[in-house]
Amino acid sequence: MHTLHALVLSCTLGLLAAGCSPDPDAPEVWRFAIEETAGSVQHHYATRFAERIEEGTDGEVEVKVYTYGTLGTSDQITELLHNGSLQFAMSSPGHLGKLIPEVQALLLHFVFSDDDAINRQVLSDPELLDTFDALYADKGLALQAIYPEGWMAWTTNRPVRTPEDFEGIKIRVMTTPLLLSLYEAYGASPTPLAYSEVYSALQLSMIDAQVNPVFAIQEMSFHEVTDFLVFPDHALFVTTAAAHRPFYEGLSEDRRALVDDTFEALQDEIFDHQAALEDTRLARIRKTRPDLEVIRLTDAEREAFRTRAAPVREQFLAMAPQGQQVLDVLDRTLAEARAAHGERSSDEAPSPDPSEPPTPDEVEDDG
Ligand code: 6CS
Repeated sequence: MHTLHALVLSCTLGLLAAGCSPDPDAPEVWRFAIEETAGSVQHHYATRFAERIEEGTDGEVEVKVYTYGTLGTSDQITELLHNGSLQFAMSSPGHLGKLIPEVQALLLHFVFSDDDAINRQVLSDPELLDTFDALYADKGLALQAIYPEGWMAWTTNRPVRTPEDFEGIKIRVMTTPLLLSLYEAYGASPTPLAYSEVYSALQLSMIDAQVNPVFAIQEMSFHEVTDFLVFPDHALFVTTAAAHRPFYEGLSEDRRALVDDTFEALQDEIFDHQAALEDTRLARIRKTRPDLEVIRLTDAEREAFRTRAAPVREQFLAMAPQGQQVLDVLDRTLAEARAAHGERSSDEAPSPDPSEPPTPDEVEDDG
């Protein structure tokens, strides 16, 4: 886990820490790197974290937020967090899964509910957090939060409504192996790339498609280099916030309580923030690309993808030594949250009685 890049950046960050704080009254600096640009969901999160920490420590701590591109790719940020050059970072399972394969459970398709309240309860569940945290601990990281950034949408150069439509489509995915398995199961040709390389790969037609939440599509201008925006509602983009474990464990009791309280307080806020972006950022996309065709898959169309995605659970288990344990907790927390909110899982849904006339919803869904 030691690349030249990490070594150079660690030295730079170390020199900055030593050289820029000659004043004994200068605030202690905590570095927080994100995998996205200014204005993103992660940026909102890290900025609010900084405000709360600086206020909570009466300015004794300054939190410096490093946006995407300043310190490198997601993998390089994780490396800097691991070696202690950073105190905090966002680590998305779509990249982190190479280091902690179990975290790929959060990438499986057709797992989360259409009901935001259910997902909110699941992703904030203490047992789920503890289960993942034990795996983060093995890599010197401390998991602080799991939260969503919106539903994933496909941008494509051809309409995609069925797995057959994916044939011959090169779709960029994040860099973990499970994402390759999922898109291969759909019949596509998945290509892993760093986030920073996606726009030019689309522009140069090296790839035909990519998948990301709407705010990211707008922010990274992927809508400029695509013809179709497809909403399959198959997966939430879920990310995690993590700390360098020795730093976190070495904090005074008061400071650690402040950090814990801050992450807890931000959980609700970030859920609301990211949900609101779904509409506002789609409106911006439509304004700049009124010709872009937006496709929303019907339930019947989603079913074909769900069927293809189901066996990939087995591939996940083959990749992740403690995958079963993680899935058990995830399934249990989902079942509890569904029960608490009165929702049946799709596996439990009774087949419609053919003698009953369809409801208006069913007519529309089958459209
Ligand atoms: O696609 C990616 O690689 C990135 N997408 C988002 C929305 N955040 C970070 C991640 O690295």
